[in-house]
Amino acid sequence: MKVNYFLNTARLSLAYLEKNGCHSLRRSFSVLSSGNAAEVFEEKTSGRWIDKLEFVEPSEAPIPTYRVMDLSGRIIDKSQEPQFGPKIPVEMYRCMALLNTMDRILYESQGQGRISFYLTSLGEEATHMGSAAALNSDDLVYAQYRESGVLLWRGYSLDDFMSQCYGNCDDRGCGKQMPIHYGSRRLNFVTLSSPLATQLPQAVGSAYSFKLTNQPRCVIVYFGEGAASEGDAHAAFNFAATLECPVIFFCRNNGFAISTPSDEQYKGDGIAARAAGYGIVALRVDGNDVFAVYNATQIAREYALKYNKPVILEAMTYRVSHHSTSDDSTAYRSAEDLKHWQEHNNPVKRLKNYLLARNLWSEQQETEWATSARKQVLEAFARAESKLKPQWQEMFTDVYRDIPNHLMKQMKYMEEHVEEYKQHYPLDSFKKN
Ligand SMILES: Cc1ncc(C[n+]2csc(CCOP(=O)(O)OP(=O)(O)O)c2C)c(N)n1
Ligand SMILES: [Mg+2]
Repeated sequence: MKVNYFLNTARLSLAYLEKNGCHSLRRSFSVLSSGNAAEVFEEKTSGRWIDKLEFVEPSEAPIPTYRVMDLSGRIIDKSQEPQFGPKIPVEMYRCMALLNTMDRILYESQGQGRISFYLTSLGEEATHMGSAAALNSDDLVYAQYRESGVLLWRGYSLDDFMSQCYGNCDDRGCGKQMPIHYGSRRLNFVTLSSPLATQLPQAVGSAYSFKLTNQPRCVIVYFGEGAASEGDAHAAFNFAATLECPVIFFCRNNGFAISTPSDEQYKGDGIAARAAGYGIVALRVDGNDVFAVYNATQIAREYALKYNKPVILEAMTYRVSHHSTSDDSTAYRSAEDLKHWQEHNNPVKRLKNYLLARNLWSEQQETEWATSARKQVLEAFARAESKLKPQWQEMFTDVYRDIPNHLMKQMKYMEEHVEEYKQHYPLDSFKKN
């Protein structure tokens, strides 16, 4: 399966967006707010009447995809190169490599029976670093589950990741959730939940509250193209448009929803094409080009805050890993497809080539960072594994503000049970009261 890119290096600036799409939206909003029904009807029909029936066909031409660097890491149009100096791209690269190392080690550890579940972000690193670097730290993040790099960029430590995956006593969720369900109030990252797309209307609610309280912050909500098929996605898009909320809908279109390829998930032009139906502006970018993602997120943020309106941003990428440790993708995709993406359109290699060409990185630094990343991950891993599990009663707390009666009864029953059969439980590995 191939995702076809439609190359475009048009100037990406807010002025460009305003010229090419926002005017008409603002005009229709102002008419609607006048409340005159006849005017609204006239505006909606644009005074254009036809006397023959014609189907309105979906547009033949796909929405173009914005790209800054080519597959070898060469900048296509100099004016599009982000002007953030050498520190940020190097940091992005180091962060990508660290994420890859953590992903590989934790994925293997599930196979060894040390944690119960895992999924990696391999192939989608640029969507994480590019978007995270373009946000302010107090912008609120709602994620799906394949966005660990965003958290890593924000300062979630390796110990935080490992403690959550192990569900040990340092896990803020006290082991209540499956591995990879991270969250951090300190880092403005809302805790993940497994049911797909629930984060979308929640994100719109947060954005609405930021608007009502005049906070200069936006919300970014990440989701997969598969999750966009859920009803919650519709509710979120429509509320965001009608209530005019400063939210960036960041879709990672990685080609699959577990084993279902995207060409079996929808027949339209991806997720960006849906934006027009909601009266939302859209951007489609090469999600394997970290600079394209950076520029697009930056402009989406600027637009969302300036107009208090949503943006749908679709990043075209590819899920290189299996869906998760519960999946074997060799059953539904070919080794050649995978090889193509790993070798010819690899976001990490593209950024590395860019850095090498500018002497911002060297093969020696590569070796040193690889060794250091592995050491850091293994040390954090060992620390997490040796920590005690949370006090077991914690499974009943922090779900409801006050523990309801039926759960109190269950807790009491469990206390008696554990007391009676304590020789069968590894109580020494749990924290005591
Ligand atoms: C409501 C709901 N339905 C089904 C699932 C099972 N499920 C988990 S992940 C997934 C695929 C999601 O694909 P996508 O949104 O494209 O994200 P990706 O895994 O590709 O990053 C499905 C169907 C779920 N978690 N929640
Ligand atoms: Mg997907």
